[in-house]
Amino acid sequence: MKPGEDPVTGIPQFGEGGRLVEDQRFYLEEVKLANRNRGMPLEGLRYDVTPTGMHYLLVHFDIPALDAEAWRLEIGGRVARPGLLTLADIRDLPAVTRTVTMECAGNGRALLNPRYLSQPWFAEAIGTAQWTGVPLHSVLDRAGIDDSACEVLFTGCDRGMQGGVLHDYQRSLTLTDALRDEVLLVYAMNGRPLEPQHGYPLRLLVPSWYGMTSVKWLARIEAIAKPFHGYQMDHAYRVRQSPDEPGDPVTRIRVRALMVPPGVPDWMTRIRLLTAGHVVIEGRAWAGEHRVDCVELSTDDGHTWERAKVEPAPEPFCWQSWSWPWAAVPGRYRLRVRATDSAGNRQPDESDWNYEGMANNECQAVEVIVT
Ligand SMILES: Nc1nc2c(c(=O)[nH]1)N[C@H]1C(S)=C(S)[C@@H](COP(=O)(O)O)O[C@H]1N2
Ligand SMILES: [Mo]
Repeated sequence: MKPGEDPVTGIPQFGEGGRLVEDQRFYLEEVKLANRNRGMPLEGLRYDVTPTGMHYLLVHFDIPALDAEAWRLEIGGRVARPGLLTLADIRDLPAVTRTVTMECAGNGRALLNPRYLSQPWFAEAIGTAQWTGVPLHSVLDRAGIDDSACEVLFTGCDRGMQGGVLHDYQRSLTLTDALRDEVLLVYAMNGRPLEPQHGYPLRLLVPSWYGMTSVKWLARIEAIAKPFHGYQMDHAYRVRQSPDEPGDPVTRIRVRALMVPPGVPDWMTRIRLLTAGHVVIEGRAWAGEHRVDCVELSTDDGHTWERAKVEPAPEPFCWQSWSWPWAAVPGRYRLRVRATDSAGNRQPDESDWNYEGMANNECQAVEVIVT
């Protein structure tokens, strides 16, 4: 048996103990994943709220086709009143809408060398949506959480094999994190019922955390007495140098700024073509649980930096607009942008490499030719 092969089925398991790639070319498996899991084209940074069809997408297994009439949400585990909720039961609770920026923890992975064979994101695994639903605590409070509970476990209706382990998609949160006011069970995105690929009929939304925590297609919510050790907690989403070490769990979104690529693109290389003169370089920046304090631009590949104007966040957990006026003179440039958050964290010029390519928030570079 070759390493990285499932002993029962013989299916090669890229992932844990799987494959690191040093090649600049992409594998068939990566291209297929990229075709399923779209990114937000970066010109989408122009919208305050990302149109639903432009929001990034990440689906590990298959998109379940669920019938909302037949669907039930099971509430169980260490609760006084376990039970089944219909979508109507959830819609009957007082609704809230929040505009939240969500990002995949693998965003930036494809910039690493060597890179982990997985969804090959560059910088486009991002989107901001208006999510409508009910605070998770309102559902948990009604169920009556037992004192013995320490975590809340969320199970999706999707199932598949990853790293040789066949499992339902599951993630947990500590009780403290689960009860935070901003954590929602959402049934609508941008004013319409969730689309199938975004978790219809109901998903979890955990603002400020990387996307893997916001479990889609919820089937079950359980209060549990011991920390959960499923695949998506202990084997995936770890910051580590090798698959042999446990590493640290991936949690909150790190600070990042992205610019709308200026000018017009060359179709294949995406190099930008710009006419000399005054241009406004603009984009968005976000920082998970923090605010963005400062955004800086460089036209000389990070040797010197100038400060952009940053707008306040319209809401907590929502990206902020920034802009920077540039008197562009003819030449070839590598524009870079970086942000610093209110806790003093600044994006690195180059990534801090880790095995799974998690949370790589190295600053964006855009090639521009000014004529
Ligand atoms: N049930 C389930 N929930 C899931 C996933 C999944 O594959 N299955 N993917 C997660 C990941 S890794 C991310 S980044 C977000 C993506 O949400 P979106 O596709 O709505 O943008 O959903 C998360 N929730
Ligand atoms: Mo993700």
